[in-house]
Amino acid sequence: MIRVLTYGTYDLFHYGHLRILKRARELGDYLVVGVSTDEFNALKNKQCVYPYTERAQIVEALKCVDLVIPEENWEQKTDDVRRNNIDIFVMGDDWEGKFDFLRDYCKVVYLPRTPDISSTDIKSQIKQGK
Ligand code: C2G
Repeated sequence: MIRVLTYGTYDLFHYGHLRILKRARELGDYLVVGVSTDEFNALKNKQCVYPYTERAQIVEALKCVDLVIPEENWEQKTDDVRRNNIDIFVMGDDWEGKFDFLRDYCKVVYLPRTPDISSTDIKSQIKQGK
């Protein structure tokens, strides 16, 4: 069984989020997703619309997701990879190179981001009443 791991905030869940999770799952047989907690988002200076519990439940409800874990800090990835026996770590290529240190423990894959969609853009479009 090939086990895959990825992380994200997944606020205002959108098509770009769905595509990365589906492509990550297609690389293996089991997908673990670390969803950023509200406290960790504060560290990432990310203001979320939805609280962690709701963001985590939305991700957990997806057919392509097998397990959701809380992402509480930048340092937990190596432990998460080992504890979950991860074979492949996946992130969108806006993170290209940032997690290459995990290559000591698993394969690291950066997948192309879905263009022209982001939680930030969605928020500003709503604000402008588009
Ligand atoms: N993503 C994507 N296409 C988009 C938007 C996002 O492929 N149009 C991908 C990102 O590259 C990331 C995932 O979706 O792999 C989640 O994106 P965010 O929710 O914005 O997560 P982020 O704030 O990047 O947090 O430790 C890693 C961080 O938790 C990642």
